[in-house]
Amino acid sequence: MFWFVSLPTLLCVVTVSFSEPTTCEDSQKACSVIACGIPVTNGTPGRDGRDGAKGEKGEPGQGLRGLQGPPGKLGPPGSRGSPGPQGVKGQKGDRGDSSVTETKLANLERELRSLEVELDRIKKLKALCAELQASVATPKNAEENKAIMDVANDHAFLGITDEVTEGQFVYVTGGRLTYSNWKKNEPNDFDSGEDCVCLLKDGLWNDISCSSSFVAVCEFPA
Ligand code: FUC
Ligand code: CA
Ligand code: CA
Repeated sequence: MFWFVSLPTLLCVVTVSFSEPTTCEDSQKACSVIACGIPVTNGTPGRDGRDGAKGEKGEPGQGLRGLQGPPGKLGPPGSRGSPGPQGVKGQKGDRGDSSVTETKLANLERELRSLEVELDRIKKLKALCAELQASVATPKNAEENKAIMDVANDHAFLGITDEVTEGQFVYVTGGRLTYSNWKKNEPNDFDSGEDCVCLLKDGLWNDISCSSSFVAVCEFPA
């Protein structure tokens, strides 16, 4: 307080108890000092104040967008999927090896042709003798057998066959044999089959293939 009062240039704003305000120089004792200061010229501007609070985020800028970057690395493999639906039924496969079947068929066909030839020959013999009002000779005893043998003077067909049932010889005129004169080990249905009967020169019988060529002796009813 006292330091301010000693300076002559000190100016103070006061309030006084009088009805009119005045300066301190005029009525120092009656004034109450409110504020004092030294009259000086303006100083240099003070330092900048502290930063204000952060403003709100601005609008996006209008600049050009950069180029798209390269693709990222390959990701890890995914887990195994569930099984797919059942496929459609495949086409029928090729036939298996048919060589065995074909061979069997060829053999059967050959056999059938052979039988057809045999049957044809028997029928022709019967037809031949039938034309003569006779049948192929069928010896019913040793005497008849000898008579046929003498007439033929060679191998000759007899009217006897087992073409219907193998091994069961019958007369072509019908009926089972009542007499036979088979050679030893005959009949043997040799090779691919023998269903006709031949009278040998010695009067013995042999079953032969009906495809064989022999004379036939026809017998006429007496
Ligand atoms: C015998 C006979 C056959 C044929 C053959 C060559 O086996 O039984 O019929 O004559 O020989
Ligand atoms: Ca036979
Ligand atoms: Ca024979």
